[in-house]
Amino acid sequence: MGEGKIVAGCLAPHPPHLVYAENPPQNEPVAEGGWEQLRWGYERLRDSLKDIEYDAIVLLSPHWQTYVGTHFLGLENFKSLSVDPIFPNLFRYHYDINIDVELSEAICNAAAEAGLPTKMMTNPDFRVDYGTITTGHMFNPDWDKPFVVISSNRSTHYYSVEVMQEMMLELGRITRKAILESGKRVVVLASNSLSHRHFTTESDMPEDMSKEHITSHAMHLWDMRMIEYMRSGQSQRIIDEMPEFTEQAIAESDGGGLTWLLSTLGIPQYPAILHGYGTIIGTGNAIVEWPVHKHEEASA
Ligand code: 2X7
Ligand code: FE2
Repeated sequence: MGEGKIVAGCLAPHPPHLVYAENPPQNEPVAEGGWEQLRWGYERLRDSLKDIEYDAIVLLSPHWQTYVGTHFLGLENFKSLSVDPIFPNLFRYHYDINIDVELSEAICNAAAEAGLPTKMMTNPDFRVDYGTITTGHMFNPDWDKPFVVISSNRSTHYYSVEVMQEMMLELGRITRKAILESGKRVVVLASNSLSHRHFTTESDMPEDMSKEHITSHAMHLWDMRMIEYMRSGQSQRIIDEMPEFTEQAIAESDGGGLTWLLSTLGIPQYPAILHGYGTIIGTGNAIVEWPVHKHEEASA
């Protein structure tokens, strides 16, 4: 078919606190606000893309963890209650998510042909992870676009960051090719935090922003370094420093999403737009857009 296009790629983190603080009707707990810097960041991201037409959202979540290969949601619709196992006090969300099964199968089959172990998830009772749901909600609260949801093959933990990178660079190249061949216009999202050192206790009122800060100066320095590479178009340096970053910042890039995103975007050399940065229970989170729609050559 051909003529497909990636219109934007985004780093779109998923701490459930963001949905909790927004108080949407789908979520049971009720909050008094909080984490506004990041929620305003998501507003800016949504605003930046509001005039861009696209058919589907392709997302990789580090909380759908599969140890044998990469899995893809494979039914037209999944509907259930998603509960964060660590923060059930913040996130009990009634979701209803539509899947672009055709595009999911195209990426899954292309990955299998390239030798990557893959599987389509076709169990109707499967519960979609909270990372997918939180990023999905914050990126598009109307839920009016179908998704391709890709699992995180835990190769960092099974093998090493280097093995993870090889696999995610390959999966990214395959994802890109399959999208361009699909004839569809697509947004790609990596759903992960940057530095990921949590506080080990929660304050009495989770949304008490007087208690919120980064866990250490070292984590802050790593986050700023990665954001500076993004803002100055140095994606290759992010890939090159991924092993040190992932290990020293205990970064959620261990799930492969950031490497996969940069590879899907063709290792972009143009500046990304930082829409927001903030900490959540001590972890570092950046909302970043690679505005491919402004760089037509990306679809060539
Ligand atoms: O999944 C998360 C996360 N990545 C960061 C902070 C807090 C909760 O959940
Ligand atoms: Fe997470």
